Amino acid sequence: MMQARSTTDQAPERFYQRFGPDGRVLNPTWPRLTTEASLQAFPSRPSGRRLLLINAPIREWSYPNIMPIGHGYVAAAAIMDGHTVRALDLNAARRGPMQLDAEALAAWVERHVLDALEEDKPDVIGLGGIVTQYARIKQVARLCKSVYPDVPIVLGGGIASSIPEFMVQRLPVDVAVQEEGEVTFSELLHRLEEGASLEGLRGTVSRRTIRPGEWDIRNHGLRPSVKSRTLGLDALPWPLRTLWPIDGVYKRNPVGHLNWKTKWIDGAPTGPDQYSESMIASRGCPYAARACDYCYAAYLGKQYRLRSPQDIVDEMEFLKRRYGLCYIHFLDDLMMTDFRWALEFCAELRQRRQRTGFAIMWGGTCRTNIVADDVIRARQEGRPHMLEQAFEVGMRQAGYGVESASPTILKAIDKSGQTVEKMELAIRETRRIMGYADCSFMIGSPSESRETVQETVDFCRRVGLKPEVFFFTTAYPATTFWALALEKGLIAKAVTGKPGPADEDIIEEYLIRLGEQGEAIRTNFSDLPDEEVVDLSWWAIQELGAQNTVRHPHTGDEQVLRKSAVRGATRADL
Ligand code: B12
Repeated sequence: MMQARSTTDQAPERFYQRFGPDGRVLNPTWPRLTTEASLQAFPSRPSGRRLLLINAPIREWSYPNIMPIGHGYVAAAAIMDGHTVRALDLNAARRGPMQLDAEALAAWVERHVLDALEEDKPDVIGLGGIVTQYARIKQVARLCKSVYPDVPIVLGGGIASSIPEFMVQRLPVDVAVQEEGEVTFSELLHRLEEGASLEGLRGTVSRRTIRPGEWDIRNHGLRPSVKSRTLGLDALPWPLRTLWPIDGVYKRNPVGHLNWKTKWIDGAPTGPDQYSESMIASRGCPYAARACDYCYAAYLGKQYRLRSPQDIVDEMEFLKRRYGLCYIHFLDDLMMTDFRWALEFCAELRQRRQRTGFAIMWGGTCRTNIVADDVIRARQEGRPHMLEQAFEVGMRQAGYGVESASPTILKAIDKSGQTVEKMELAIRETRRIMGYADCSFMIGSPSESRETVQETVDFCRRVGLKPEVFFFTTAYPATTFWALALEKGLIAKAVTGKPGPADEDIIEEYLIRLGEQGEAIRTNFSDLPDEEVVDLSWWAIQELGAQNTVRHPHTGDEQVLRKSAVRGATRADL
């Protein structure tokens, strides 16, 4: 079995060997893959694996605007270990909104996957995405197994981490990588290359063949998360964006601040040379220990960890120079969390502007209580608060998952720390500084009523807020609401129309029917009839002029979960 090497100045042979058993990097100065120029330090090895990463389509009605950054990270780790990596990005390959019906979309996917398999002849296949891509990922995995039954398929992303045993049981995949994948995937590829057993491989759930055609599921436990800043995250590579069509597709299709107006129509480009790209500054959520009941904030690990502002600004500066960007969107669950870190980040951007002239617009997620607390703190300390400082160094979009302005609902969804008073202060300040606050709400949570929706509408009117979107509260695996939905029989109700217990077949059918949480009610946790929840959400959207008017059921629309139209998959495909 391969031993971890000591902190000599020579980097160990494999990326995962750079990290101790506690997720701390053994020597933060070892060179890593960042810019394209740094690629030459990591030549491929003859015995390296030939890895094909496949990104399934998502949100097919919109221009693809976010590269699969998770794939980019694990690809970079694989390249650092001397493997060769090809990327088949079906989401980018569609270039724009797709008008194909179910059958045609399935055929389109099949053609692209079979062509890539033929051309690349991979000896490892990597799939990854979010749980709403279940139907499509299943189709892709089946196609891969139909061509190369012995080539191992590794599943990663939120879909893998949420219910890994179920995924390895139901999907034709061999290994599920849980949570952040860079270190785990590096060790997994080493074992696959050596033909070694996967026993004890932390961060994975795998199939163990007992005899031909018969296998059981082995959960090897979670891997400790990579530590914060120079202790860990700063030693990770930057996503290997060169394998994805950033120049041709992703930078051209707006995200965040740039698609505030078109996001829920089709996300079309808003103007020439308005180039944008996405990145992340943190992993996890500081509230993950007591996560909001609807949110799967632990998909990258439970602990909240941040990169160093210097490392983030280095990546921002490189991206602006390389792709001619005017805007960078942070995909963090919660970016502006630790006010000290936020002020340090703003200081780093100020110093970088003085030193190199670097400046760019950017946007990211905030939390109303954290922003409000710093507004009050800054007044006492006589300094500009974190959003004022952030705006001064380019922040133009602040995203808030507000969810509701009813104290009853905020309690019912466990949105701890967020009070109506702090919401009002944070949103008023955000609108004063940035002109708007990008807020999303949800309807259909436990205790929802006409009165609680009225409270939200009254609040938005009072603070002059035009919500981005009203979603329907939806149960996703690995969230508190998933357990509640199972308990209340809502998963079965979403599939059969009748509340009841949900076995694996029903759960799979529920996952296959997932999609936009604003397009259909799937798990109505309130005592209101579904139709009334639709009425209320439509009334709120109309009253407040929310953005998501196109993809939202109207009053009187029949509430039917689109069975056969789901993601183009035919019955045979699933
Ligand atoms: C980008 C994003 C999207 C993009 C998807 C883009 C894409 N490329 O596919 C868009 C905007 C389309 C989207 C839509 C939705 N999203 Co979204 N989205 C995100 C977001 C913001 C960032 C995800 C990301 O890139 N993370 C950063 C990277 C580094 O993490 P990662 O991809 O998971 O990769 C790491 C590991 O998972 C692993 N890994 C990943 N892939 C692979 C592959 C292999 C082979 C291996 C080994 C490892 C591996 O290693 C990577 C590095 O550590 C997250 C989180 C958030 N802030 O809200 C939500 C999030 C993923 N989305 C979520 C949801 C609910 C939705 C929607 C349903 C919401 C809605 N509007 O209805 C829709 C679904 C739309 C649909 N039609 O299906 C939930 C998912 C819940 C769940 N249980 O999975 C999240 C987690 C938000 C939350 N906290 O609840 N989303």
